[in-house]
Amino acid sequence: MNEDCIFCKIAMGEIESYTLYEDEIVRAFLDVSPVSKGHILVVPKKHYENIFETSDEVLEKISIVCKKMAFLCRDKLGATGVNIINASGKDAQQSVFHLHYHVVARYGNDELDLWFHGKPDESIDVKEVYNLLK
Ligand code: DGP
Repeated sequence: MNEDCIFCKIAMGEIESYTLYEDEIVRAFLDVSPVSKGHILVVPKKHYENIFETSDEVLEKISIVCKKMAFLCRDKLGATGVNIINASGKDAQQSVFHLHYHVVARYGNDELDLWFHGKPDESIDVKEVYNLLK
């Protein structure tokens, strides 16, 4: 546990949260600054700063809990979709440096824009990027 980390304290139950799911590895709770009716954070109990540090086992578990939260949003709130979003690193707009996935409930005509369609960077050569990555 990182003593300076707010999500460590929430994950370990030292700070109260609106917890929806908890087991020995993961906690899921409501985001304090929701962008939608149904904005949930899924975090590991152990401190990992971001995806680059997190074990595959923990990521698998988080993924399964994200799915549980998606079903909660659909079945209890009537959401018709969800976005599942992670920011890893300051340049990716991460603000709390304890790994977390946002599960955001979506509704028809909710006017949220959490996606990037329509804003491609035309200067990027996709084949060149492929050659760098493969
Ligand atoms: P990100 O930008 O991906 O690092 O998102 C951090 C999120 O964490 C942001 O949506 C607000 C939420 N958050 C920050 N502090 C607290 C807190 O103390 N409690 C809860 N429930 N959420 C928090």
